Amino acid sequence: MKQTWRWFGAADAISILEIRQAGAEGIVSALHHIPTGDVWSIAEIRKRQDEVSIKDGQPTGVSWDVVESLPVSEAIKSQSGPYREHLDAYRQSLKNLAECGIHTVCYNFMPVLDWTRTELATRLDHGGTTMSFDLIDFIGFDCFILERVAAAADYSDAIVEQARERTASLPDTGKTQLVQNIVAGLPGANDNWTLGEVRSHLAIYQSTPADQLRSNLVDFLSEVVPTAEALGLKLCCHPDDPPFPIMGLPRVMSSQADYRYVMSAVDSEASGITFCTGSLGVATSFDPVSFIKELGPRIHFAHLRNTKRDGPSDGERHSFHEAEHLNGDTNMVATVHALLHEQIRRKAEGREDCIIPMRPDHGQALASDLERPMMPGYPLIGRLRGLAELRGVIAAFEEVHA
Ligand code: DNO
Repeated sequence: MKQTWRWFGAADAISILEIRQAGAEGIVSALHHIPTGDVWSIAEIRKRQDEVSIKDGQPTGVSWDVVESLPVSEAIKSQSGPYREHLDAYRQSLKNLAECGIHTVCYNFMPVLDWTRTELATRLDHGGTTMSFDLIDFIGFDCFILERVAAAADYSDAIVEQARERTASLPDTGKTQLVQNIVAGLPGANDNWTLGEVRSHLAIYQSTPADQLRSNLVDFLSEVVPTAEALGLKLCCHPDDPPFPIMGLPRVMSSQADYRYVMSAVDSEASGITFCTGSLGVATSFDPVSFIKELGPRIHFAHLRNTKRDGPSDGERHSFHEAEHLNGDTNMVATVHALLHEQIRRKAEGREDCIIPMRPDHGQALASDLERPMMPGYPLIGRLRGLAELRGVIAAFEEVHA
């Protein structure tokens, strides 16, 4: 696997040289400053490539390998407003990326909100911090702060009651913090919504059943995959995070069955998967090895991260925190083994893409991470630890297979 690292550009407090010291071999990045729906120009792409590859006139030794993400606009997801214009812009951005030599493009199809957490710095026993999703806090936000109409009907009465008590006991500062954590837009998220904007965006999807959103996703792919095929690009869809419906919004990429459906509806290698174990692994039904056995040929990018379900659940909705990379509900060693096996299978098949790019994804904030600015989830030491542990597992398997 190619060991990559997400870098947010000049706004990122971590430098490319620190990333090299962490042992990363490639960079994952995006042009977050370009509004969703606009074209990524060749000039802007080249500028980021230079920021990645050259420092003080010297080569850094890494290049921009994977785009995460080329965001899909709400207009495209909901097939409204400037839908057609945004599709044209998306295709043009793909052309420009290919022109600049970047061939792997991640995106997601979560309406309104990208990844969602209720707490960005939950204290761990050893003093470090991690991000977490507390279902009671989230339901409290949904029912009693956002006051979404009929929200309570989505949950069991008992848990809504607990959420009512929890929210009532929160001081105003606690409520503001919770809103901030949930809707203010985490790094890499599509947009920065205010509470009012969230309400109006939710309204757009009020009468959109999951089947409709799924068919909009298939339509989007039918529009852009021929372009990607012609350019030799690989698109890869990131799963819903967390992998269950939130705020009454439909979610359609939460499980192996969801991926099976979309991968067969648009059956092209150019339409693939970002295999994010941290997102999919929150579901009790997630089986990484079975997923890779069935859909491995379509995995173009892997996020190797672990989570642990740790609090109250309500049906398939769970509380969880981001665990150490080798120590959560997902068997990471078995996952890495299955991915390495997929690479060997590709090699035997003569495929050119037999090295899958992966990144350690998020990390816990550890040691000096706690003393320097960082994007939530994207500290230096915590990710360095995660990457080092994953690298150890990979090296061990490679030794045995050799
Ligand atoms: C969080 C990320 C997501 C991801 C997008 C992909 O850290 O994994 O923001 O980049 O969902 O489109």
